[in-house]
Amino acid sequence: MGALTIRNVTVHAVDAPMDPPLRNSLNVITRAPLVIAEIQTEQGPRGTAYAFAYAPQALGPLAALTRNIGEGLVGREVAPQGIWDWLQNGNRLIGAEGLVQMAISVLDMALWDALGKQAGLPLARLLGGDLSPLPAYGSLRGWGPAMLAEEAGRTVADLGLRAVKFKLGAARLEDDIATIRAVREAVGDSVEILVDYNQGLDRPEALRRGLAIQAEGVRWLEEPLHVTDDEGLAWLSSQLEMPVQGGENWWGVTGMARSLALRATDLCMPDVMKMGGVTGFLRGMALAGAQRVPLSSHIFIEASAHLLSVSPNRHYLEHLDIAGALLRERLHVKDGMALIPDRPGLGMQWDESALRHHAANA
Ligand code: SMN
Ligand code: MG
Repeated sequence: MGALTIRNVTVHAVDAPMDPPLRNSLNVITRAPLVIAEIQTEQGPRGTAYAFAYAPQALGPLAALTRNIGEGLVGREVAPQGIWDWLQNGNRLIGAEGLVQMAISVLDMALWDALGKQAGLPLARLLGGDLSPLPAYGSLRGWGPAMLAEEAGRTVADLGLRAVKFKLGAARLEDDIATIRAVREAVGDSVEILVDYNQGLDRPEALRRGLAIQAEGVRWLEEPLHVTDDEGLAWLSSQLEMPVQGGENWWGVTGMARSLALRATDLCMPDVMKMGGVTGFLRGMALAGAQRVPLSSHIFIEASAHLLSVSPNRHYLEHLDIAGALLRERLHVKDGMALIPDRPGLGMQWDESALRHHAANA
């Protein structure tokens, strides 16, 4: 196959409803502001991908950064590994973190998508993997015992899941325990329960809650402490039998390497948008592989499915579908397994009328 040359990069912003909303102890996320990058090549193949701006106020700035960084790619060969190093180095003074890293990531994912389209291969195959189904867990959106028990029971039954995750962090530990017990009652003993504190505890409280919830048979404790408190996380994990999970807020391979070196987590779940796209995720995956740290993914189900297919120590795909309403076909989960689509590249087909309907001015 010949080289592809980048002809232009276009960026769209969409602001679709988050349906149903994502709830946690602090807030309710009701919108899914996404930035979609499209790379057109001189030779024909196009690549696209999306980034999740998280909050409406970040949508315009993320779209603008993606557009500005994308302009610098025009005329270059579609060679994401080299472009990645060039962009990481080129943004060293700003820091390849935050919105800058998110913009780099969405462009990187779109470049890989274009390569897959050119080759006529799903990204998993392009990377040397296959399309074997991947174990998935259901990432629930609700909050509190009644809502989560209903959602857990329904999701497990519909998708045949063998694990579910939900948010904790009520004011009182007793209420967190009540939530775990309500979900357990709804899903039975054979489904793994995973919980997520989204960095909400301090060290003494993390130990107190950790000890109590590990007695409930919880299989991972996600982000109990602030992402920067690697020492605290390492200490906590030494006090608990239940594995500590984390990684969705690591910025790039550097952030991941620092946390792994300090043994801040027993399990990891890097986020393809914060790691620097497919290229950054692949490099992080090699680190986790070398250290035998089981690796799961964080949201971005379409790109993550391909990446997990080539992970040496794959654990779970997090099934939390953010962009599905904008796609002609969602990633399918059947009998608890995510099915990697047999379509070139990332395999996402945008629903053009949904994109138009939710287009945002950014
Ligand atoms: C999460 C964070 C941000 C967006 C969606 C979900 C959550 C998770 O921490 O682990 O799914
Ligand atoms: Mg989380």
